Amino acid sequence: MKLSTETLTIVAIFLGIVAGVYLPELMLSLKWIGDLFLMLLKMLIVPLVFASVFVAIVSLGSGEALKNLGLKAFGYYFLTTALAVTTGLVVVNIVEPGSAHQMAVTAEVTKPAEHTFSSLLLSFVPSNIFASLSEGKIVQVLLFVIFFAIATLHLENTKRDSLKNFFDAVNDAMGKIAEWIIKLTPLGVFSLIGYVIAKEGVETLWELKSYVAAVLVALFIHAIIVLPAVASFIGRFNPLGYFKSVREAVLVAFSTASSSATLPVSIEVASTRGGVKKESAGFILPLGATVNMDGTALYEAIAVMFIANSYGVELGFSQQIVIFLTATFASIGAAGIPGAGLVMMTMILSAVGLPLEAIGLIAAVDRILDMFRTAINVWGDLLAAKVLNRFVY
Ligand code: DAS
Repeated sequence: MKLSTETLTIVAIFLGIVAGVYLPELMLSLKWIGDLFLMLLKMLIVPLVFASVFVAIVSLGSGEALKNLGLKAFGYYFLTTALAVTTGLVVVNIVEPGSAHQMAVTAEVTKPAEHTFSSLLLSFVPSNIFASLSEGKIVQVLLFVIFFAIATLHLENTKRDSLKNFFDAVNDAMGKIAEWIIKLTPLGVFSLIGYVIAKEGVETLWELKSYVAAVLVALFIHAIIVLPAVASFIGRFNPLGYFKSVREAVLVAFSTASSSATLPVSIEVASTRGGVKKESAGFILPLGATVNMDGTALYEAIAVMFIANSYGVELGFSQQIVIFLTATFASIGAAGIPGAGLVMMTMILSAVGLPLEAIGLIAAVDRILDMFRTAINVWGDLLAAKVLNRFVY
């Protein structure tokens, strides 16, 4: 009986967890397999994002259609992210993790640089596109490609079609490579998960159990109830059936804790198995992987409230509104790489006057929680592509 890659991947996740707990030395020595898998995925990100976004926008046929789809996308992203943060705040106000002033494990965390609105905005703009491409700065590549594709729409037809055909061919070739890499997923996932469990240990999860529980419960509510309800209501499709066709990408997101690294898999499964048109998969997924992070936004809200509770600081309604807004913005600014959510915490902590060093309270369990929130980020992006597929003609 031939087991599908997805089934093997699910088995690999469980075996990785068991091996991480009982054979930590072995799993630490097998880290290179997971690193190889991650590098192969990362190898694909820039050319695939460049080609898929370019083709998606040019295929829309007009700047008007792009503006239409873009506005719908941002409207949908804001709705689901706002719901995610709300769910996080409701759960954290019920569970109240840290309010017993439990002394949590503090890990040494260097004080990350503070983010301000202007610094974040300027970081989106490529001053040298070749540097952005070589350094894999997805947001900068995305911005350039959007400009490049819109400019192409203004070219006369023969030139426009020659560029479109070229990048269409590049897109298909990258998709073929993605298919090959996806076959390595079980091996890569086994190594990645086993290493994280071996390195981080599961005992710290128990010491911060109320905080970890609040994050996981809120993520679960958002992923299983809120997101599918909103998506199927707007997009008119069965979310469970869709999940079954795209779950490979969610599993890769969980294992890699990187939305960007998962992007080649997301685009591949959404367009080949999820019934999502190339214009939607190719534009909405890269855009979503960059600016739509429901899991991160939800986690940021809970983490800040946990830190406030642990420091005995009471955050009233108005300050929770500040958390709502900064968590939403932080999730837009967070990069699709491991730990991005923790780095963006500095913006929210300073917004509510909490010490940045408090990040040390939650750093010990961040990598494991990152796996869960990244899986929700990617699940949210996949649903967004399916919902907006309805509006791509
Ligand atoms: N790991 C980030 C991602 O790739 C999410 C986060 O750090 O919050 O989506």
